[in-house]
Amino acid sequence: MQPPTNLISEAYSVLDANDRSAYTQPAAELYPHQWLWDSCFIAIGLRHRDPERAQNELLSLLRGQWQNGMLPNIIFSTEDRYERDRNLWRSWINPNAPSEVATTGITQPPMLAEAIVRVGEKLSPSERRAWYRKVYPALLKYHQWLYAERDPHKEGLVLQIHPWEVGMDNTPPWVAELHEHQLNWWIRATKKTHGDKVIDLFRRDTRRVPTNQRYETIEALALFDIQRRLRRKIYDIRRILDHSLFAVEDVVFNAILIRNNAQLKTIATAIKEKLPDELVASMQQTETAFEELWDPFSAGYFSRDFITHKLFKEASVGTMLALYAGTIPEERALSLVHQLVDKHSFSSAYPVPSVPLNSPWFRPDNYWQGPTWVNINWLIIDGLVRYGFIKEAQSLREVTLAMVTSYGCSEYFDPNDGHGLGTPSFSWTAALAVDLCLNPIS
Ligand code: 2M8
Repeated sequence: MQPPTNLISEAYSVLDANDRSAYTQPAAELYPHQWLWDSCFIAIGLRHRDPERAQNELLSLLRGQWQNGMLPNIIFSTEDRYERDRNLWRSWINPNAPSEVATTGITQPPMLAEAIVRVGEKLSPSERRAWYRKVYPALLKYHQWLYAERDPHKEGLVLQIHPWEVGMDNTPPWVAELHEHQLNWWIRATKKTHGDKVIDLFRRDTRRVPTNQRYETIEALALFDIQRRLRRKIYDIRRILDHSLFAVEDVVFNAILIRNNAQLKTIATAIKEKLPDELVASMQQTETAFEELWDPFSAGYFSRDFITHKLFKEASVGTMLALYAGTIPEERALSLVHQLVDKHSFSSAYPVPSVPLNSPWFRPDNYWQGPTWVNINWLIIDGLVRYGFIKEAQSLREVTLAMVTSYGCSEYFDPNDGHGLGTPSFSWTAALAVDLCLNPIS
């Protein structure tokens, strides 16, 4: 397939329009702040045209790093009109938060090491070493924080305390859990009295994106309620876990951690730094513990409850991210690939749907409950290539590029007919389309 040059120039104009000089916003209006994994994907695309801007995109994430090592999922814009967003989180109530910028008190999938390495590939060997040296201390501190705070029982898997930490906000396994255990009495009352219809009128997101393409108001209320409870505990993980709030060892987050641990090792080796023994042991343990998320009956990987270890068996594309981890046994990888090419499961006309077609949760237009996302496809393609499933990787790359070429740089896409959904001119779609275009698989 010829690289569609129009697509590349369209994608770059999206990234330029979303450029806020210190960082690239995911999309105008709907997402005006800097998001952690968005900036990682954005840098992976930007590196092809402007490695310096790609480096700055990642360095600007470090402005938000907390003293304990946490990288927040959002660094808020300093514009006056976003005071409400900053105040909702009030990161400054925690002594670890940075004083110069306002952030959230939670993180997002740890894609930073991957992005650092990908940007490094575009630099000369000496520039690359200098680049790695510059970011290594902060990156190391982040991975150490993940284990110190998020693996309190030393089980090898790190836990998440809010669906926003996983970045797939209304994915069925989390939403099912939310409905089962996390709806407060007042949210239930709102649901019963149809008060959600009134609240709909005040939602900022549904003023920009059709309501059916975003999460339900009841779910939005539950997400904000968890956020409020985390704030009450001043984002202190010991206080949060003492009160047994929502804690999940998420399959997507941990798969991404495994691969990014490997990329952290790549960086350390290149600059002759020795990773601390304790961290190396934890990294190894994650690879082993990840296999506990495998369910032999449904032949898939699932998130689990941090306390009870019960697997959340609602099917989602999360299971495919195990390919990106790159450490699962070959026969399990093969069985995931069978589902990937199964017409009743993940093989829609424009794959990969975020929920399989045969799931009762599947809704082709609803956010993380069916639509196809380009970042997820990018991660799956990368995993397929490393496992040697070249034909499958090539075909997924082609259909992804065809979809973005026909329907633009939308936030997500209908997996049946490919049309764009969510906000238009979405940065990671643009950036990763560029990367897929310029990286043919051979
Ligand atoms: C979405 O998440 C934000 C909250 O963080 C939202 O729903 O408003 C998710 O798709 C997430 O993965 C993404 O990083 C963020 C910005 O693009 O938007």
